[in-house]
Amino acid sequence: MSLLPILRFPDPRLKRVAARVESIDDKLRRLARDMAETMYEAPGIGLAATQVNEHVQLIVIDASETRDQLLTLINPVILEQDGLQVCEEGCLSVPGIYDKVARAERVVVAYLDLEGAERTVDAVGLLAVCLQHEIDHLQGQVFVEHLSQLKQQRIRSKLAKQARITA
Ligand code: K2U
Ligand code: ZN
Repeated sequence: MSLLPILRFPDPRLKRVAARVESIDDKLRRLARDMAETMYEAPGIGLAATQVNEHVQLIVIDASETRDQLLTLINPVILEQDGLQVCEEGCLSVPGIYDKVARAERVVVAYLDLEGAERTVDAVGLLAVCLQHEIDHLQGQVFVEHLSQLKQQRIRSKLAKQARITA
């Protein structure tokens, strides 16, 4: 297994829309394993293939306290969403930036698991937030793009300054 490099906002590759998975093969299973390892090591509670520059509809999530309930979702689709919650979000592609984002309180997501079986997950709270956050990534959207233009400009300036310092 390998740790994968994570793209950093505002890398334009984070705006690419991921393609549907047509075949669940060893290459995809290897990618899913490497994404899970990368997520646990970051540490994070979710990771989308887009973030590791693999533009396929694949996400891994583990929002459990015990960090032993890995969800691997292929071709995820939100079937239902209701309610509203505002949650402080971060992103492994936008290190050091946290802000509140309004999202649905509950989502029902249909997806394929690694065996190709059709499944659904009915989620509320942090898991619902994470599912929406990761599905956004597959559509080329980073959470900061839900914020005001002024906040986005300030974030871009801060990240550009960080990049100059660490270059
Ligand atoms: O970058 C990512 O996509 C992983 C995200 C997933 C996430 C963001 C906001 C809210 C829930 C999940 C995070 O970086 S994982 C780190 C984290 C953990 C708990 C709460 C917020 C952020
Ligand atoms: Zn993210």
